[in-house]
Amino acid sequence: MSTQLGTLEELPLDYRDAMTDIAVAPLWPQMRKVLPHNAPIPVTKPHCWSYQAIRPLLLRAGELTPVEKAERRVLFLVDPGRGPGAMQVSPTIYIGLQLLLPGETAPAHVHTPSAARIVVEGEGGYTVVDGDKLPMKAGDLILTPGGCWHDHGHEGKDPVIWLDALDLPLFYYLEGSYAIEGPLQAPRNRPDPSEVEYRASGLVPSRRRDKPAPSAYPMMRFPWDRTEAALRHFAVHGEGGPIELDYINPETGQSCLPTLGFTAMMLRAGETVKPVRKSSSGVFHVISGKGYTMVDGKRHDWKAKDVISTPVFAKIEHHAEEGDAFMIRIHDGPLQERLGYYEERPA
Ligand code: 1HN
Repeated sequence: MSTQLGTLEELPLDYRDAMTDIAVAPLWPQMRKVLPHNAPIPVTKPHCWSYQAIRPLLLRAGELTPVEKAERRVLFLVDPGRGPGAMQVSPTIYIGLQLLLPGETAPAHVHTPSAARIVVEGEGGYTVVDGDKLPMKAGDLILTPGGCWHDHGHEGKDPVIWLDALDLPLFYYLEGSYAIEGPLQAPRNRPDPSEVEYRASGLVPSRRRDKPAPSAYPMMRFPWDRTEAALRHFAVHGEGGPIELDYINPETGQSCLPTLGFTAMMLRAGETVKPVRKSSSGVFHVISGKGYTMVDGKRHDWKAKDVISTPVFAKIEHHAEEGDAFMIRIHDGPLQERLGYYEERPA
């Protein structure tokens, strides 16, 4: 049963003014806006950002603004559904592209939002996370969870660019976003845990009573070469269906960050993939390949390094053209699971 609810205009002006004067408002004219029937109405508008278009502007930022004047030299992606300057691409997800030039460092800080980086181009960059120096190679996923100290540096010859994904819009909405600054960290002189403790999937260091329990974020770096190899094997020997692998915490099997999830995807040449519609919002970062994605009936052509945003419950169809394609999907499914309302509907 659905009835047309009363509007604000139907109410006498003096009554409306009296409400305004005492800082109250009637719910019924806005009831359907805040609680639409059957499915949410997304504010987010799907969009495809061309890396080729962003790259020259980001490199120019390298000439215009020294890193000391920026702390993080970033151009962030703006959701067209929210208008100019909106620092988000979905309700929960912030995406930026960050440039570090050879020899530069980006100072250490710790903050409440969680972040992850996907390396887009350049060699020699690194991030130090709680004392572990993580090399940044193209396609690597590197976590800097909320509460972990992190700084960046660059020992290579050419510019390094990576994609930052944060749950910043959520923390800002919660009025919970802040950072603390500190000195650059002295990295431990050993390879990071992805090379030491978590070298092979299914194997974790033996538990001993006299050793501390693993930290909440035991593995901060997921090297792309292993991810791509795993996807290719899965494509050959898996049971059909989408070729997708979730990045998880190897100690718990849970999502590797509390709010954001990451899924590595392979699309075979010529293949069309129609995922189920999900209550989560998501962003696809193209690692390699070329193709297009239909989002709610609109076509978005993409190639390597582009980013495509998709609103909650979007109807999505991926098409790979000219060879296999690889993507990483960044989404807020883990947050929704934790809030108890994550949902999937047929494609
Ligand atoms: C941040 O800490 C980084 O550490 C990048 O590289 C982008 C955007 C908003 C807030 C914090 C980084 C950020 C950020």
